[in-house]
Amino acid sequence: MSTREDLKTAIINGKRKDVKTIIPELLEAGETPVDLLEKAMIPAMSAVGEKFKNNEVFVPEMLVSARAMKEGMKLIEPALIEAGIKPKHTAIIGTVEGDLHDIGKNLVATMWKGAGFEVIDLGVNVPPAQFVDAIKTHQPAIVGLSALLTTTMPSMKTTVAAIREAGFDTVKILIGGAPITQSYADEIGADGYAQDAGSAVDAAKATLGAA
Ligand code: B1M
Repeated sequence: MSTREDLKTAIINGKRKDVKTIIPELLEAGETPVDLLEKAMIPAMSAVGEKFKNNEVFVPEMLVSARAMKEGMKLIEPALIEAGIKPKHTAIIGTVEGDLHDIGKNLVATMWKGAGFEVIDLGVNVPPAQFVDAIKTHQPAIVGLSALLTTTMPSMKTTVAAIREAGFDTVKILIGGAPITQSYADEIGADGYAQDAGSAVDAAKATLGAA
């Protein structure tokens, strides 16, 4: 019988096939998708980040871990959004220009879907003009920006400025990602900040004044 620790190890080692067999086994045994995410999968990615920082693994290894993580997310996403209800709000989300990290952004998108939002995901490396065009097209209530690199944080500032300069004063902008803080959100004029995917739901609702 597999354990959460086995799942964590499989993601760290980029063993996609193992991830695909372990997750259904654990769900079948009564584990919740949220626990798998928070107690095995996210900690696995943190461990990979630590190893990368200490030069124990390099970009290719980080990539195979990320692929294993994504494989796992595909399996738990249906369960995470199961409680979903009819969309009340439209949200646009993307990782800002220059940044290719999308695991955290995808998780936020999943949680928003689960909270009943219709989510339009623009993907990664999204230039400010693409956010502006998407807002024109979809008229969302909220826009989510994700950044994982200190070097791409300025893209968030440029994106917020571009959205406001295009005249979208009422659309709420929520930002997040490992290097992001509330004070950075305040500094660049974002309406809200969330530290993780779970709090991104509360933060979005608070920003929209919804219960
Ligand atoms: Co990258 N990388 N990476 N990487 N990578 C980090 C971010 C890093 C911290 C690793 C390290 O040094 N310890 C470091 C950044 C250092 C810094 O800027 N301070 C780093 C680096 C340096 C790089 C490259 C520059 C490496 C190189 O090429 N030399 C390069 C940059 C490429 C680019 O983007 N232009 C690079 C590349 C990559 C891969 C492509 C190999 C791969 C990404 C694959 C993918 O995403 N498809 C990768 C990975 C996997 C990581 C780590 C290991 C894991 C990231 C992750 O998925 N975490 C990461 C180390 C780490 O984070 N500990 C690292 C799990 C995920 C669930 O968490 O994304 O933080 P996270 O999302 C959280 C919250 O941040 C929050 O909620 C999420 C869920 O709780 N959140 C939001 C995120 N977005 C939000 C939006 C919101 C609200 C909350 O509202 C809208």
